[in-house]
Amino acid sequence: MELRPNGPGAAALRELSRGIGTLTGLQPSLTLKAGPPILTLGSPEAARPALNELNALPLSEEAYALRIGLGSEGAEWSGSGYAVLRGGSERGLLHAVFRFLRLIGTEQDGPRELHEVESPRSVLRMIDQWDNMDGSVERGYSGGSIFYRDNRILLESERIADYARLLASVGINAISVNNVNVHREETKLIAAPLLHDVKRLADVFGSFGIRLFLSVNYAAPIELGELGTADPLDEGVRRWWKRTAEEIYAAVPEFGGFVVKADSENRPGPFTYGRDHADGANLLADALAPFGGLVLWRCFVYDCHQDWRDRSTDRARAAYDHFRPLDGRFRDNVILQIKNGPMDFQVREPVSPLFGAMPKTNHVMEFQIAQEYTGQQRDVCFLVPQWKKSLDFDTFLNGPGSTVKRIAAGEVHPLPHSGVAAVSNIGNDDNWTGHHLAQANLFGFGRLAWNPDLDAEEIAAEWSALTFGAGTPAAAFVRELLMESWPVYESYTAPLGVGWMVQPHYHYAVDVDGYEYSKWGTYHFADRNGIGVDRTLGTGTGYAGQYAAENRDLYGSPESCPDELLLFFHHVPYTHVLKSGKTVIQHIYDSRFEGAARVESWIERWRELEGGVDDERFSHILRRLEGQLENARQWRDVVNTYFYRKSGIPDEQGRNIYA
Ligand code: GCW
Repeated sequence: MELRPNGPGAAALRELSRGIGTLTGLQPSLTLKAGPPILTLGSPEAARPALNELNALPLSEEAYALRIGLGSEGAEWSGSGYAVLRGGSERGLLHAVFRFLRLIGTEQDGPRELHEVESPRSVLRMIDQWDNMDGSVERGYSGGSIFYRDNRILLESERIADYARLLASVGINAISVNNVNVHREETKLIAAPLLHDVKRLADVFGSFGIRLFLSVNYAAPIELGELGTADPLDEGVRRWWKRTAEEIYAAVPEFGGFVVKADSENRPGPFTYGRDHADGANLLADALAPFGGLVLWRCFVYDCHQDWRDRSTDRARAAYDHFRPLDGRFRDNVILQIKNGPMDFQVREPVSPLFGAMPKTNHVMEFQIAQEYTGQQRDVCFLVPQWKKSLDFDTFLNGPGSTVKRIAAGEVHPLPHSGVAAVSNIGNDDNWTGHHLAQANLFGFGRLAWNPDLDAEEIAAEWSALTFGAGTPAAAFVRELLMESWPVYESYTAPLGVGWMVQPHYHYAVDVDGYEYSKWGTYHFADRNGIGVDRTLGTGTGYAGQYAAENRDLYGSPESCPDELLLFFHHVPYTHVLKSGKTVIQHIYDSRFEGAARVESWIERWRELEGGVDDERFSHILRRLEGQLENARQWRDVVNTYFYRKSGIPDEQGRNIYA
């Protein structure tokens, strides 16, 4: 194998030496020889049969094979023990190295025998930064940007390379480095003066096998001062994008492509010219196609100037209504990027009915690792179980078993591109993610993108062991805490799938009616009798009819609709009895009290670990949990009081509600 000094193979060598050094104190000297990318540790004689076998293995580019043989006690690295790591390419080898290091870090004595051959389930495993060049991060809860300050790229910063390492260690292979809301300065990222800097960024990520993308402004032809229109069918506009693509690829040959938020939340787009999203996306796709570039076109398109008096418009319907009719019209290098739910990263939403409903169009699912509506990295909320719920969802769109994860893996529709993307949660805080425990979400996204069949608890356990030490009481408790955290967060915030009871714009603290009379299409319709949105076919907005019959029927009646989504699909009286046997109002009271009490119990449990965790992390997590308790109590009391005042129905258990 030809080893490029700045390629992923060199990174694999470096990471393996460094990792073994940190974990064991040994300093191995490693070299890669000509031939398939393969690394051997331990006894060469003992390793030989495995080496020959793995050498002959046909592996796809990002795949790897790993063989460990420590046999019985005593056959250690210095004796007859060995490990052989083989990649389908340099990138595959890097995945093998990180897998190997995770194994050593998570098992107290390391595995004694292992034979593993793995390849990623999703082809595209992408991270989206919402960083702005002024150094701010949209919906960032971990300090400022590690990429930019004062409208320049922080090329001297070591944190960017550290971030590339972090992402590579969990198998991420693509990153878009600027906010999808592309403002004035960021519009210039695709213009000649900044391309040299973009190339350097691309190299940092490229050395870890990660391709770099940019978010682009649909109106760039106008805003960069050259044209009077951005009409996708205008010849001048087409030429402008082609020339721009040529310039980008001349400077950054390995450039991944564009991410686009168009006609969404006041961003420019093809609608201005009476064109549709296929016209818009294809314009950019044609410009990038000669270079193998991709267009990730976001489907977060809805009317953000709705009149709350208008009960006939349902924001949840919007993505499907806009995009579904365009199936078959997009170029092969366009990938639609669809948010996991039809609204906007709420604590609980059904899966977007658009996902899987466009068999002729590449699409990926978009998650949000940043906890915008799920505690903003002040409250613990481990999102892997939430994402698993989406990935495991059966759309029935191509018969039973058409799960989201199979669609995202390209196993349901034979399309050239598929995968998952997610909004990053990192910033320049020392611990990267504001709340130390929020790191588990970034880690977990990477692990799930690699293999959506992994169990959420397995991922929580892996992260906890790597972070707090395998087999420690802290790791055991953190695993438990992570697994409880999403249900607990849900239990003190908005009930039964209704969403949006947050302070407008900020999205953290409680404000039950904050979005009720707004233009955003986000209503719960609580009155003195009941609450919820009727989205059924018969009497409601018809949204439920966007699903395959099985799901349409499941959601279509309050009897079959799962409790946790009841208010998303139905308007019911407070006295409606849930499957749990409780009335809606009693469920609201009980879960708010239970949620806050649970957070209180976490604090007690965490205090018991004092001395078992380093002081810095111990007190940081303690402070965050105390803040979470305050937030949970406020939610509990505001929500309970609100619904008591609306309904006049007292709590069966006579607890304290501030009437
Ligand atoms: O959830 C909303 C956020 C916006 C974000 C938008 C989007 C980047 O509040 O901050 O804009 O989603 O996903 O485009």
